[in-house]
Amino acid sequence: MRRQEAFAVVLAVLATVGTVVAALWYDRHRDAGREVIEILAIQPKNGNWQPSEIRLERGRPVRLKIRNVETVSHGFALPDFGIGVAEIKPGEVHVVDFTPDRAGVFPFYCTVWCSPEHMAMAGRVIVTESVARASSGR
Ligand SMILES: [Cu+2]
Repeated sequence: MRRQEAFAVVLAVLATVGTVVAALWYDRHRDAGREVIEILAIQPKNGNWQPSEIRLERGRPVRLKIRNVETVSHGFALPDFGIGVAEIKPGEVHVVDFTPDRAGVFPFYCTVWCSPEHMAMAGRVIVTESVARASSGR
């Protein structure tokens, strides 16, 4: 009986550790080839988007992980690239994949009335020409 219990404990530990390792591996595998940027959705009085300025390279695939760390809902819009997440509930993470095809400065903002300062909940994406393209152009 004791031996069986010990065996059961070992199995339970292996199953737990295995699941965590598999999840981490899958997460890394899935992100492969993309630059991953985590953005925290925070209302202005608590600090606003973090980061509120995101630097990307034109032509380089990116994955945005937008995490709402507050107790109110937020939204996310980056209209110049046709990106909109209608609602990110408290604690949720939304994943957005895209490849910026233009250089420039593009605003992003919250789309849910989260607080009196909601209209100020904004940031910007700065897309630059990639280093490789710039140096191979001459
Ligand atoms: Cu808002």
